[in-house]
Amino acid sequence: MSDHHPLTEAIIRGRRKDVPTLVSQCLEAGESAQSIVEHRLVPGMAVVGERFKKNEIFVPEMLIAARAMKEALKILEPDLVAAGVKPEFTAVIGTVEGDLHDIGKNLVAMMWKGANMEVIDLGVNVSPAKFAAAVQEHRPNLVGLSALLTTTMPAMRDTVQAIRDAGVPVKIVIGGAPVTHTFAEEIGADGYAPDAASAVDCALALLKQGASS
Ligand code: B1M
Repeated sequence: MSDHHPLTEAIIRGRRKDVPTLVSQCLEAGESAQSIVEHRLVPGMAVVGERFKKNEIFVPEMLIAARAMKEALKILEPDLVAAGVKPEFTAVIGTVEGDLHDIGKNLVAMMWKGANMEVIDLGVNVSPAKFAAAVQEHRPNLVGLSALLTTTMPAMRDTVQAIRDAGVPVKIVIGGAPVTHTFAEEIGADGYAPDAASAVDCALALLKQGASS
């Protein structure tokens, strides 16, 4: 018998079809969408990552777990995104070049929408030039960069540089499992957030700073 919550277990096993019922059960039991993400879904992906590291599972299993997680997030998105009237700020977000991981980035995008921002999501594997072009086109207040691979962290550095070279005054927040506060400082990003909830606090603090300076 597994010690995991049934929803966590469904994520680990990639049982996408079971996900809607299990998510509904959690909501009916009074759990908030954010708590479901933090306590049921993210721990499932952590187990998947550990098993992958130990060669107990391989990329196809990781992929089906990710699909199950996305199914859950699709259901929870309306609850995670509060109905803001007119967005106060605009943000551009994406996963950097060479990196295809998008679950964390999608969560941050949802949370930023929930904090009343208009979010332009460039997707995954976004080149520095594409980020720079998007910044020039949309003139956002904020840019979010996500990277999940140590091998794509250099692309983050190149992207920060390309955005700065574009000459648009914008705050840059970075995040993702291998990224640290020190790395953010090293590459000249304005902020680092370890998770999606802190990405909201970090963004709002930077934007308020920007507004008063
Ligand atoms: Co990949 N993968 N993967 N993978 N994968 C990891 C990241 C890994 C840690 C697994 C492991 O070895 N334990 C490892 C990276 C090792 C490293 O570089 N240090 C790894 C590897 C090696 C790979 C491949 C190279 C495998 C291969 O092909 N041999 C390959 C690379 C492909 C590529 O990108 N070019 C690969 C592929 C894949 C899949 C496609 C199969 C799939 C991704 C599907 C998808 O995203 N659509 C996948 C998955 C699912 C994972 C794990 C298991 C889960 C990632 C995830 O979604 N976590 C992951 C192991 C792990 O993380 N435990 C792993 C849940 C998500 C909510 O967390 O994304 O960390 P996370 O986001 C968090 C924070 O990081 C933060 O907030 C989020 C929520 O709180 N955050 C930000 C993220 N972005 C932020 C931005 C911010 C602020 C905060 O501001 C803008």
